[in-house]
Amino acid sequence: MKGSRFPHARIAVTTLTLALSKGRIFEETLPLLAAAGIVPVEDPESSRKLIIGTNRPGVSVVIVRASDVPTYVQYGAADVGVAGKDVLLEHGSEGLYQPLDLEIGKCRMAVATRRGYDWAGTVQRGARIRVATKYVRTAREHFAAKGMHVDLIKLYGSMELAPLAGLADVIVDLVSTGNTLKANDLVAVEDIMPISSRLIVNPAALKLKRAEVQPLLEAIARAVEGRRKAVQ
Ligand code: PRT
Ligand code: MG
Repeated sequence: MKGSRFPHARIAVTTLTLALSKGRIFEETLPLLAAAGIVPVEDPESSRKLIIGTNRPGVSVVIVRASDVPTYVQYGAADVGVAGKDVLLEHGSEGLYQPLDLEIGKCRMAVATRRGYDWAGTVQRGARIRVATKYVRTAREHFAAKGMHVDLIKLYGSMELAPLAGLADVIVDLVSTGNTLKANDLVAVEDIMPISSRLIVNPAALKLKRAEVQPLLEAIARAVEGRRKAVQ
């Protein structure tokens, strides 16, 4: 390590793997990682590589599907990851330590229908409805808490199409600007919960790699706090 340009070069002996998904999570996580002194050396949008190195020896990023991030961290294939609360609710939090709300990837989980659909009347009549969603577990719990009878239809994407094509009466999906709903003549009729992305950590890594993981968590927490203060 003598003469190393990297102050944390001892990390070279312990490897640290971060699991991120491409797109908004990667983009919004970058400044938080930078605050912790970690800068990926490649952009996953332009690189086909699934394992990306960083400026820090021994620290790498694995690029996985958003819904696969908890799985990688749970099994210890990644030590740390960033996942939406939507994804974590579906996956379950077993085997995952969730120390921080990163306050990124903000949106809300909502129930949406075709414009003009009599949602209030449907709820009042206690009619059985068909719900299409990627978020089956969250949707089931939401409607069960309301005492509504629903048939859940699992989809993997483009939920907005389901009410238009006659596959379902309503959808449960994420909404941020509302533009997608609007473009498809749908309206949000109920908010289920606010969503943001969380830092998740493998509990064994937290113990065994504490010297690397703890400073990372602290630096990211400070960055989140700093950003919150800046926008206030
Ligand atoms: O795309 P892929 O199938 O691989 O996975 P993914 O769609 O789960 O991943 P990605 O990268 O699209 O989203 C990652 C995470 O970003 C999600 O798990 C959420 O926690 C968070 N996030 C924040 C969102 C949104 N905002 C969001 N608006 N994820 C998806 N959307 C979609 C939404 O499903 C809808 O189709 O954007 C559309 C609505 O956006 P507006 O702005 O038109 O309302
Ligand atoms: Mg997507």
